[in-house]
Amino acid sequence: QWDVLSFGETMIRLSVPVGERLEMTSSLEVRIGGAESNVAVALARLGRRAAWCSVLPQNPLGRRIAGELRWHGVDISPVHWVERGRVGIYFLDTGAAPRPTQVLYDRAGSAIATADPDSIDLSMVARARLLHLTGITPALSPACREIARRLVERAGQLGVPLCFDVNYRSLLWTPAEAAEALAPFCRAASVLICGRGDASTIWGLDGSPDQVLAGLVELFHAPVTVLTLGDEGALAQTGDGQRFQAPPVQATVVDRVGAGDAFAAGFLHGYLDDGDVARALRYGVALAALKLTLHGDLALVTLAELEAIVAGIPRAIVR
Ligand code: KDG
Repeated sequence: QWDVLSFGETMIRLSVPVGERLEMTSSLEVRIGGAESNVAVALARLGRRAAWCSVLPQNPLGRRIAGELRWHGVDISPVHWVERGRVGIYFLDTGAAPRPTQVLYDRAGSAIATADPDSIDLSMVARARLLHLTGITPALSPACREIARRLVERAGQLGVPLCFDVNYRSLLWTPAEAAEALAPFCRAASVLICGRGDASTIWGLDGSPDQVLAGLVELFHAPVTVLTLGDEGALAQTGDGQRFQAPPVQATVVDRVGAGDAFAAGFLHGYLDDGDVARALRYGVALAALKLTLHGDLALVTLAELEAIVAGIPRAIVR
């Protein structure tokens, strides 16, 4: 049995050295990144049984992704391999304050985006305690949206809870498209995670964090709704109306990409055993802060390092 099964696209990440521009750089750093596999890697490193499903081509880039995930302890046996097809790539034009990092995708027509939904074996969902998906997958193609829909449907039939991280990506679709496509996923989620910016962009939810969280609860009625506030920590509300809050953890920012995924992984790690939302929030903010200190998408930290940070966070405030 797996603690968490995730499904999504992982890409080759090519980043420009700090102080260079993509237009002119003579070197690119090669790593891998994908929101759902970032969560799986973080969880595997914390000792959780994490599995990842995707579609990968039988070529060196597909093997690079598979090999690296396997190396971190992720079970990639659910991956569907195809003879032909491509791996998506994303370039990071690395920023430095006040210049933000810019992303350039070269992912259209990737193996997962062009997959036949019938090629994904839905029976794997029965092996998971929890299914983790993000709002990136439904944005990739009609096929990916259909696979995600089927996975959620099967999870519902089996009573496997869904954790859904909204993860709006403006380079992939418009807020109106996302609002329409993501609604069924948000409604099916047992744990709904949304960033403050995404709540504003997609659903026009503005105002204080309390008001935005109330808006999400009213829209989707998830048993657990989590609002992430970036440098201000995170808030959550459970189905019985209880509210929880975790303060931020100060971090020296080296690379922001993947911090949201680290939050999701930390949250799930803290949540999985007994559904303690207060504890989950503390693990979420702690792992997100640790990720900020690291180059690359992945939260390569040990459980002991995470526990040490969590121990310094005051218990999440309950209201
Ligand atoms: O959360 C990090 C992701 O944005 C990054 O890994 C790339 O998966 C990615 C995406 O689709 O943007």
